Amino acid sequence: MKSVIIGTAGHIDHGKSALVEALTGTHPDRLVEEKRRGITIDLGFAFLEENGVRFGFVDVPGHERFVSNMLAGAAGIDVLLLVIAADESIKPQTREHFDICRLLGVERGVVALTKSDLVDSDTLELVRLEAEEYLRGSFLEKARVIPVSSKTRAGLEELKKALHAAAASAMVKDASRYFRLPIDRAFAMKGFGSVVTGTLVSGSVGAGDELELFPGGEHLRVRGVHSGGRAVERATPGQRTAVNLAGIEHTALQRGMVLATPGKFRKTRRMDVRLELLMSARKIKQGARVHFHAGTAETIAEVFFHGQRELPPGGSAFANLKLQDEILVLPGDRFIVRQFSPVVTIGGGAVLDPLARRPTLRDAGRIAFLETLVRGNREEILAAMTERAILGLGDEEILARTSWMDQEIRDAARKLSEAGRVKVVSAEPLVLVSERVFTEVCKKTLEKVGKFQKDNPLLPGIQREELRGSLGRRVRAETFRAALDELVAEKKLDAAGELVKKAGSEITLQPEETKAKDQIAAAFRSAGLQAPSVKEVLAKLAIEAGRSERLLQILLREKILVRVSPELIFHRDALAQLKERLAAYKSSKGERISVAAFKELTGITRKYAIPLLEYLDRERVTRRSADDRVIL
Ligand SMILES: Nc1nc2c(ncn2[C@@H]2O[C@H](COP(=O)(O)OP(=O)(O)OP(=O)(O)O)[C@@H](O)[C@H]2O)c(=O)[nH]1
Ligand SMILES: [Mg+2]
Repeated sequence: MKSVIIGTAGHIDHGKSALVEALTGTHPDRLVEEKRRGITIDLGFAFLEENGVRFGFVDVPGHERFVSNMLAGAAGIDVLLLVIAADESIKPQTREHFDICRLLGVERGVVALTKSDLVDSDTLELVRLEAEEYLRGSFLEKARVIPVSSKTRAGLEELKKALHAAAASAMVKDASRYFRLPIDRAFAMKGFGSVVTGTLVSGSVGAGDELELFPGGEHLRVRGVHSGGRAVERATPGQRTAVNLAGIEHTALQRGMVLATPGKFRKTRRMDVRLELLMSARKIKQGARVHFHAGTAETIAEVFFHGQRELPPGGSAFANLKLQDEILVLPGDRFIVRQFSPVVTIGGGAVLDPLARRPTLRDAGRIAFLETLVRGNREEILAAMTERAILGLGDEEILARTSWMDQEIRDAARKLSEAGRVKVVSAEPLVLVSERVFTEVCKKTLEKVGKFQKDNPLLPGIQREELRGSLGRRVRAETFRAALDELVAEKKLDAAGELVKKAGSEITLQPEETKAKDQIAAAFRSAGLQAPSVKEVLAKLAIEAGRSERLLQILLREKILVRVSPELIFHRDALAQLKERLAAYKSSKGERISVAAFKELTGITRKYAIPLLEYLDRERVTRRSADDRVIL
């Protein structure tokens, strides 16, 4: 069954609530004060199920002081029921409400000329002409204009037919997208606990779901869901929905908050928008403060225009809005702005980037980026977003800034990557960088490795972490890894273990270095187990300390020399001979050998014997057993 939200709009006392009652049997006013004063103050709701359509009615107050309540109800309506009293015709809030619905992007509706019983047919015709004249060129230009009377019930059947026709043309919203419910009421129900209501704008909700409350961030569990006045398993978009929540007091919930799929979205205080100013408004200057309404939320915004200093009546521009309070909005969400004082509706628009940065003079590409967002092509948007993200773009950020589903993000990323426009530097989690940035990182990486090897000809390569650090903080780990992989695949670099070097590069020694290296090796070999002091060996060489130290490192890396303890180095031949002598000892004298016997066998002092034995233990040549060693 199709669910459609009908929203009333119109001047005070024009018969909106009476009409809702005449259509549904429910009078939407529920507050004592409303009954006493005979006016609507806050939103009222009623339902009608007929011919396969579930109509949810949102009845709004016409009084100019309660426009902010009207705004909370107008967000989320599918079909506008514009009410014009036949005895009064178009009045200020007829215009204001209509402007609001137009700015909110409502696309269809029906006009009811109410109180038709109070006027003669000439007057009725005149009001009809006035209404048609007023609506010319708007989304209601072709709408039915139907005289009705809630008192005599004249025209009601025709009005219902028109509502059905409008409902039939209303788009069916996709229940498989992320869930979002802007809250318009919160209260406690005896025996149930906290309940919130709202018009379900996206996704679906059912008992057992976990939801996130914005802007607070609390994760809450759904106890039960009502829709259209009865318990349902799941509520779907386009339905008035009541959600019974566990784990929160109703006093912690209020209009303007939003329930959404948990862990996906981010609240915001700064957004880039397309802002449109009504003809009837005064121009807005840079930095002006306005009342801001989106969904059921209301706060104050400071307006900063991109690329211009002010906005004339009837104009539209890209603007950055800085909000006084954090709220949840997503791209495409409509909003309304009202003059700071006196408070009247002056314009509205659509959110383009809900997580915009503060405007800066250097950010020359922002307007082009916003134009791309307006055009709405997913791949172009993702390409532009990646281009602007010097650090790269993760899938969580893409989702929070677009509300695209995972598959949509991956499809767009794949196409862009195939076209060579972005580089997928990590598939899981998805991280993108622009091809330009990636090429730059590869180039810089190659340069850094080259420079390092030039500056350090005796080192085999640069440590990965040192290389990454030398590229600066703007290169994230995934990008660095992908760049290394690419350079290795292109056979430009070797990156085995922790060392990165130019592919195939070998250390080339100067003749005097080769000579010095041989001298070091010879000194250690001839010393046998009477290991010489490293300092003394190096001091005898004809080259300076830094280079001789590197040569020693090379010998250690080549395993010609072996470091047994921090200050003790042996030639590998000496150690090989020692192992042979131990093997001979084992076959002639048995597997146990004391430290004293070891000293005697090798002719070395205790100072050297202990570290050497510990080395042999580590090498599994010997094993410690009480005070002795067992030769293995
Ligand atoms: N004669 C006649 N009176 C009507 C008709 N519809 C509404 N009224 C009366 O007009 C008055 C205002 O009606 P409401 O339905 O409360 O008007 P409203 O537009 O909801 O007013 P607000 O919500 O305060 O903006 C009430 O006294 C109704 O009885 C009608 O079709 N014929
Ligand atoms: Mg009313």
